[in-house]
Amino acid sequence: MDLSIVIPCLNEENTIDICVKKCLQSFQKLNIKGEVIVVDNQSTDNSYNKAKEAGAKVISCEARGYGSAIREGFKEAQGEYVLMADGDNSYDFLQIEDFWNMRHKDFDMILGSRFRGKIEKNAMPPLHRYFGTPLLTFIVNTLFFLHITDSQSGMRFFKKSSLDKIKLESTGMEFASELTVKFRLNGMKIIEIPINLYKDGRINGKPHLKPWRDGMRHLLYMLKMRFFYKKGN
Ligand SMILES: Nc1nc2c(ncn2[C@@H]2O[C@H](COP(=O)(O)OP(=O)(O)O)[C@@H](O)[C@H]2O)c(=O)[nH]1
Ligand SMILES: [Mg+2]
Repeated sequence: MDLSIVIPCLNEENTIDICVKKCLQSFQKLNIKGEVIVVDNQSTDNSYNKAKEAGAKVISCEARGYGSAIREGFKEAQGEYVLMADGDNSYDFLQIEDFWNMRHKDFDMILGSRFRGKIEKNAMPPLHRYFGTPLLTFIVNTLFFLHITDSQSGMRFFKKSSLDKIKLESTGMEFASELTVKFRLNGMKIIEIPINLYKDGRINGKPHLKPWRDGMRHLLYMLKMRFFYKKGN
């Protein structure tokens, strides 16, 4: 298996099938032997069936939360490479090509940076775009001597062998910080490529991210890691 795509999904019935189909389209175009793993947390809408019908392997994750879901997906992944991205059609799964073309370069994680690409109008609330994400990115760069431009990106590409070297434990949205920080503290190489961000395709659902609560969780997590982390954990 070349590539496993892991998509966390909570009530995304309007978009999850579009995302899965774009993944399959990319596999075909790039001649990739791939799998799409949708990790659902007891969605109350029709996400589960939609994802299955579109051709994904769908897992029901008992433990709730964005981080729990992606970690479960990583465990299932059989590919030599792994890509994670959201199921609300805000990231473009046809851009897998840009990650795939980099696969022989020297890296452990390729971070898709929305701030280096194009952010469609209304795709990111102003509070996140001009305050929350730049601030959290500045903090992670300062605490851990990094030079990334989008610490909150949900689209990332990994060598599976690199992912297997670190233990991940976050359950919520702070999982994004955990990934960046643990790769860094274990001496692994993070590179970036530009990606685009679009307005999500939800019709009446709300984002699951709660900016103040999740922002604080990211911040506390980073501080904990900076001062108490022991390598290998
Ligand atoms: N399985 C699962 N997926 C989740 C959970 N919370 C969020 N997601 C998914 O994670 C992705 C990102 O969530 P979203 O609300 O779009 O966050 P935002 O774009 O950062 O505001 C989407 O595909 C969600 O369906 C959860 O608790 N469980
Ligand atoms: Mg979203």
